[in-house]
Amino acid sequence: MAPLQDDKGTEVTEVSIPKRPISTVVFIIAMQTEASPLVEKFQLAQESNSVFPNGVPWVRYSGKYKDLNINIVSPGKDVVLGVDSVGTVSASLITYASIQALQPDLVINAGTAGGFKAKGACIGDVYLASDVAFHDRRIPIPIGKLSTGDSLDMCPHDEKAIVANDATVKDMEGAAVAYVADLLKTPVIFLKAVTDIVDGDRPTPEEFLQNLAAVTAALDQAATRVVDYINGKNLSEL
Ligand code: FMC
Repeated sequence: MAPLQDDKGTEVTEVSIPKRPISTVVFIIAMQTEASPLVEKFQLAQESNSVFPNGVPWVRYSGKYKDLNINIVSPGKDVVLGVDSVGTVSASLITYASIQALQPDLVINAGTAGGFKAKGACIGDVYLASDVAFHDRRIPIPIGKLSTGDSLDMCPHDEKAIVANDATVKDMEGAAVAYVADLLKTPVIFLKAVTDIVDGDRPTPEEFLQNLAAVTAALDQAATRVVDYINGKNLSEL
């Protein structure tokens, strides 16, 4: 059979979409505060027999919800600093390890994000991102509506790149999860709840911490709606 080609004649890899209902879902969630309400909502239990290498702080919760095997994977606490291991490095590693070990039909990266009021974002809004891109790699890239980098703050250089990305939301994991899911040909959805207004007047850390708990509740509701929606559907129906 001749290889598949896109409209520019470049060869593309065929991704086979299973013709059966989605069965295994992996949520990649950076912070414990974001993960806990969903762990309770889906009544998941922490796995004691880790599918991950010995000694890593990565945490997996799993269980059955409706017809789905749901896993929530978090990077856990940094062994030296004791804080959540947010950012792209841990996000790539746990996405890679989870896809290898669990072979999910679908990955969902759920978390909080900063939102741009210039794009209409408000605190508590939850976005299903249509595109993702890194903003702190000095390489011209196509537009991404979710822009990812390893800093919570925004220096003027990053601001330029984020605006060039036409981003509505800004986080610290999305594009890393996208990169690995794409490498391993696994479909992925991005669900991002706005904790702070990046182009507003308030200091980001203060606004982020103040809104984290309440906005996590909005994220929790949106994630449940997504899971209820995908339950019983084939990937081709999404
Ligand atoms: N910029 C970057 N990341 C975030 C953000 C912002 N304005 N608000 N919330 C976040 C997300 C990141 O993805 C991290 O997981 C965490 O919250 C902040 O450390």
